[in-house]
Amino acid sequence: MSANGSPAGQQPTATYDSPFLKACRREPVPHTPVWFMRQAGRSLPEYRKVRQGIPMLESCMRPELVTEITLQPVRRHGVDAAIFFSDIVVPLKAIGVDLDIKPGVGPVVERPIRTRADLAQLRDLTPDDVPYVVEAIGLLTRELGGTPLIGFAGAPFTLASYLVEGGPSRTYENAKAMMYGDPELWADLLDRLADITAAFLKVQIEAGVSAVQLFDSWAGALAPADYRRSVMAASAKVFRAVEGYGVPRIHFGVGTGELLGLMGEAGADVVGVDWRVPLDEAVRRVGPGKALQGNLDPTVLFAGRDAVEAKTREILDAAAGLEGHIFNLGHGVMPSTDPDALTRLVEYVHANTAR
Ligand code: 1CP
Repeated sequence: MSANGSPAGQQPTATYDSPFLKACRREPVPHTPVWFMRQAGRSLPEYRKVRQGIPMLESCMRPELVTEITLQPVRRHGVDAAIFFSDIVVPLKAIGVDLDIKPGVGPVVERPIRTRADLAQLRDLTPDDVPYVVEAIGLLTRELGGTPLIGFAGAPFTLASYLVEGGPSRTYENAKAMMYGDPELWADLLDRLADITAAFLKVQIEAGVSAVQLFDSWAGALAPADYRRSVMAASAKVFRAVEGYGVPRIHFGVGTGELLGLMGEAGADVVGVDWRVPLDEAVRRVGPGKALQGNLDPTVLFAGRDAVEAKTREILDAAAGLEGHIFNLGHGVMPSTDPDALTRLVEYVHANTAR
C-alpha cells in the first residue's frame, strides 16, 4: 500500500486518524466530520478581500494565494477537512484549452468541441503543466497539520458539458446531441478527459492530498441507462487509475438520486448525496460498503437558526444507522450565505454527534 493511504506512508498519523478519513473508511469516529463544498470562496469577506483585482484562473495559479484561500474556512469554521482552492477547468487551461472563467457566468470555452478535429485541443497532462498545484499542496499540507486536504477534479461528463456547450448550460443540448448522435466521438472525448482527469488527480495525490473528490456536478441531467451506456466507463477509468494509492475517492453529483447506485459502482469509496434523497434511502440505493456524504439543502442556511437545526437533526437521524457519514451540503455554499450560519452548523453537528 502506498503513501497517503497508510499510517506507514508519508501521511502523518494525525491526518490518517482524523475523523474525516476515518469516516471515509467507515471506521468509528469521535464525531461526525463536516466540510462544505465551496467552503472557500465568495461567502467569506476575507476571500473577497484577497481576491480583489485578481481574475479567478490567475488566483488558482498563485500558490501562496491558493494556500491562504484554502485555509480561510478551516480557520473560521473549524471544519474537519480543507478542499483545495482551484476549479474544475484548471487542468484544461493547463494543457492549453482556450478558456476563461467569466465573473457572474462561469467557465467559457473559446472554441467549443463539436467535431473530431476539435479533439486535438486535448493533449495529455503532465505534472510540469501544473507546478503551481504541486507547490500549493506542499505549502498546505505543512500548514494544515492533522487536518486532511481534499483534492478534486471534474468528472469527464461535467467537463465535456462545458467543452461541448462552450459554457454553462441548463439543457446540455450540444453535449447530448453528440452523445446520442455520434457515440464514437463522444466515447473518445470522454476517454481523453478520463486520462487528463486521472493524471491531474495523481499529481494531487503524489503532492500530498489525503482524499479526492470527483465532481460530476451535472450528471443528474442523464437517465440511468444513458449514464451506464455513455458516461460510467470514463468515470470508472478515473477511479481505477487512482485506486492503488489507497486514498478515499468521493463521487458527487447534483440531482443524481436515480444514479446513486451506478455512481457507487463506478468505483467510489464515498458517494455524495444531494438534498433530494434522504440518507437512509440513499444507503439502500448505493448498497453496502460505501460511506455517504451529505446532504443539507444549501438554501436552508438562509432560514434562520431553528430551521437549520431542525433540518440538520433530520439528516443526523437519517444517518444514525450508517457506517461512515460525512456531513456536507447537498451542493456548494451559495455566495450570499451568512458565514456565521456555517460556523454554527459545524458546532451543531459536532456537539450532536459526539461519542
Ligand atoms: O471569481 C470567483 O470567485 C468565481 C467563482 C468561482 C469559485 C470561487 C468559480 C467559477 N470557481 C470557484 C472555485 C471552485 N470551483 C472550487 C473551490 C472552492 C471550494 O470548494 O471551497 C471548487 C471545488 C470548484 C469546482 C467547480 N467549478 C465545479 C464543481 C462543483 C460544483 O459546484 O458543482 C463546477 C461545476 C465548476 C464550474 C464553475 N466555476 C465557477 C462557476 C461559477 C462555475 C459554475 C458555472 C455553471 O453554472 O455551470
